[in-house]
Amino acid sequence: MTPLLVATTNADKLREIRAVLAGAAVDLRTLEAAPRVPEPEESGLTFAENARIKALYYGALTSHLTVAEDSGLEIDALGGEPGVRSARFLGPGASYPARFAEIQRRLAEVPEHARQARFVCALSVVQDGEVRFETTGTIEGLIAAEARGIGGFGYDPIFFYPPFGRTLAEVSAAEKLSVAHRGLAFSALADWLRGRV
Ligand code: ITT
Repeated sequence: MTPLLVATTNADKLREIRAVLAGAAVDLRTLEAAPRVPEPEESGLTFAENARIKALYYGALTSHLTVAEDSGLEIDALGGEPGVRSARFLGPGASYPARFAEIQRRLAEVPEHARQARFVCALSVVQDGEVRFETTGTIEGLIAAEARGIGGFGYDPIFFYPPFGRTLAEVSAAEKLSVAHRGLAFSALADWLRGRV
């Protein structure tokens, strides 16, 4: 089976990626099996740029096909914030309840129907210093009036998905993956991998 290095330091992402790629004919490797290096600076202005920066950086550590992704939450009424800064919003150590409170404060004057938001996941696949495949998955929803649910991770408790009538933290892991950004992007990667073998 083709080795595939999944280059993420985020255990929640890794859990979801493992689930989506479970049926793919790849021997999934993690950064634990690669030389230890500091995290690269995510200096891109877009998710796609940052995904490529990470894939090229970690891809240089081994000869394996390497995938990295950059993801986050865009809130229209906040001009797309927190966007590529989702992991660093209010500082890298800020708690999610504190981040939710700040988002609600900034949206205080915004009516419910105008609270559109989306999760985006851009992934980039690299080998031998060359980009081999790139794709982006998105899911459209609304910022909920209050955090609800204990599933998922990150901003899931405030992301209301109208077709389910629930937040992404109130649905099962499989339900989330079937409709959400990371599930869609990595399903496209699984299709691409199938086409290669
Ligand atoms: P790597 O760069 O090592 O992969 P990271 O956590 O630094 O890990 P990002 O820079 O891509 O990753 O930041 C992603 C952030 O976006 C993540 O920490 C969450 O705050 C948010 N996010 C991404 N996907 C999410 C999801 O499915 N549900 C909730 N929040 C999510």
